[in-house]
Amino acid sequence: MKNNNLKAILKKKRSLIEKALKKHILKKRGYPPVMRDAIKHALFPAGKRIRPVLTLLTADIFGKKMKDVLPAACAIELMHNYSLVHDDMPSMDNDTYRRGRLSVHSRFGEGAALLAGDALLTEAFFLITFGKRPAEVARVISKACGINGMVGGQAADTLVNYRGYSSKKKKELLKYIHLNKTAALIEASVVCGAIASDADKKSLNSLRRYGRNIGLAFQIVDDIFDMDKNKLTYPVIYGKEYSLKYATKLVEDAKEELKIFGNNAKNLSLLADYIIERKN
Ligand code: GRG
Repeated sequence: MKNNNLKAILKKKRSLIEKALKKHILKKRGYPPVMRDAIKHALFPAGKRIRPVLTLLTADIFGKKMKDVLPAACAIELMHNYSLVHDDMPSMDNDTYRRGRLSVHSRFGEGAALLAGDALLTEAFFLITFGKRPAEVARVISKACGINGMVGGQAADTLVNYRGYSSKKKKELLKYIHLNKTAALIEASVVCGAIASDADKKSLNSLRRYGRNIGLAFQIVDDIFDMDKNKLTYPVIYGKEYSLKYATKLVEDAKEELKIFGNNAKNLSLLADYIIERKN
């Protein structure tokens, strides 16, 4: 990471998230140890924690206390991890490895992975109730993850046979997949930070557009890392060079949306750059 400033910010925010996740999820008792082990394996050691960091950095714009937004931030990370656990399963992507080690079903079996994903999803909504403006936060997260969001995007990605599609229809499907499978939850991460911070409507709308743009850029960059010729991706349809240019433009547009917040949004601006510059 080029920017030491961002490195320090990420470290601080991630440490808050790790503590809160441990407190709310791992300290629960009275359920089968195999489930605890599977859930722990899904959540720790951490991934990049980009989504909850976005929620916390958004709250920083409004000078809000972290305890008001941490429940929403952690809930979003739980939803993200549930989607990864289920996505790795044999009936989906069938991945043996995740984050450099065995995926949850490879380590604990399919039943445990299915239940661990279900538990993460459900505990996310339990956690939301401890934060600010829980009903609105729950509405945003459930929409972003439901049929008009992540699940819809995943269904379009894995269940639709696009082979006979025209080039125009393929491009439309590709955009639909990316906006729903990936960008929706990233956008929700920012929007929930704003809602839990009592942001006004204008701020909320700017932040929503920021989140959507970096969300789309995030998936395009991910597709460039993982050039899968058999999948409908930006580099496959548009080529690598154009895809990178497009992702860069999306990040620039996202940063424009932050101008109304001046220096208060400088960390969100750095995070937008990180989306393009990251190495994994
Ligand atoms: C509902 C089963 C189900 C799936 C939803 C999100 C999703 C669809 C599947 C996950 C697989 C995937 C490739 C999603 C695209 C989003 C993406 C790039 C996920 C990886 O996110 P990172 O890089 O992961 O933030 P870390 O490991 O850092 O947390």
